[in-house]
Amino acid sequence: MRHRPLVVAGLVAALSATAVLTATMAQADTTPVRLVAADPPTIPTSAPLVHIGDLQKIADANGGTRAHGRPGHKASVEAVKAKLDAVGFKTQVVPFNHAGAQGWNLIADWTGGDENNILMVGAHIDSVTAGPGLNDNGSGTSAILEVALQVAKANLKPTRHLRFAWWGAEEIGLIGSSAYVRALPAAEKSKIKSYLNFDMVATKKVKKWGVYSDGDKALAAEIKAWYDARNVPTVPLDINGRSDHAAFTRAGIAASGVISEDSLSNLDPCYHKACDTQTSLSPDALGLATNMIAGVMWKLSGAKVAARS
Ligand code: DPN
Ligand code: ZN
Repeated sequence: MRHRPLVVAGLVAALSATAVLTATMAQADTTPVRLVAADPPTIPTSAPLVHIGDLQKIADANGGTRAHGRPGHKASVEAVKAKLDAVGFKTQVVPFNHAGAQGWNLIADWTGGDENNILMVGAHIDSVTAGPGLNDNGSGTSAILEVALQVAKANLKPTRHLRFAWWGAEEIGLIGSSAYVRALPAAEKSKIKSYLNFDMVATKKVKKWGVYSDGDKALAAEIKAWYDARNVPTVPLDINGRSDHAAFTRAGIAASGVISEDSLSNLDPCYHKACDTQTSLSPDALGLATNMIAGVMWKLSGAKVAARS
């Protein structure tokens, strides 16, 4: 007797749970599910700025530079690698020798996606010896690092395989990116279908964003479309192969990139100088560039999510 009310209550609860479940299932059955492009995250400006602060500290602790052959280069690579490892990227530090010193490229792969259709994004991580290189190129380094962390945060399931690269020794002749492309077996090279390059993306008082591509038009059009949709002015800029996309273009890989300059004759006043510090760059430009990279990558990655219409 004492148990009966409980049994009855249990039966009623089970029956109503079944009713709710049945109703939910019936609703789910009639609501069409479509796959739509995953929305890119809105990244606060403060996020890439954290990485800028860390790179500034590395320069300060290493004689004011993060150049090839100096300890600040190695420390920069280690700091970026640690952040990527912590969120599950597969990272590789690939050494090369140049001008009597060892340098490193850092390559990070996001597991998943079609490995025969790779979307690659890169930025050089070294500075010139004259300064800490926070716009050139702590900015590109930090922007793509933050986008990589956002890929992990979203647990993005891209259709294409995503690979990120931080190049060494760009400033003394595009050495790291050239070494990487040269060392790729032909079969691996042909899997990389697009390469996006970000070198100097936080110049103060940027007027128009320079969009470059040494041949490919489709990637540059994607980048331009992102800015156009936000009424941010751009200009097609020929940077004469002066950054790490050049090796990819030479290898026949579609490549494009962005610089926060509208001409090469009037660059950031701290370009390649000791004053290229965290205070001489524009946090807003850096934030915009980071969101642009995320927007373009999310779209080109083909990542989809289920949506009900
Ligand atoms: N790292 C700079 C350089 O190679 O001089 C970035 C830059 C690229 C500057 C293209 C101007 C033009
Ligand atoms: Zn640069």
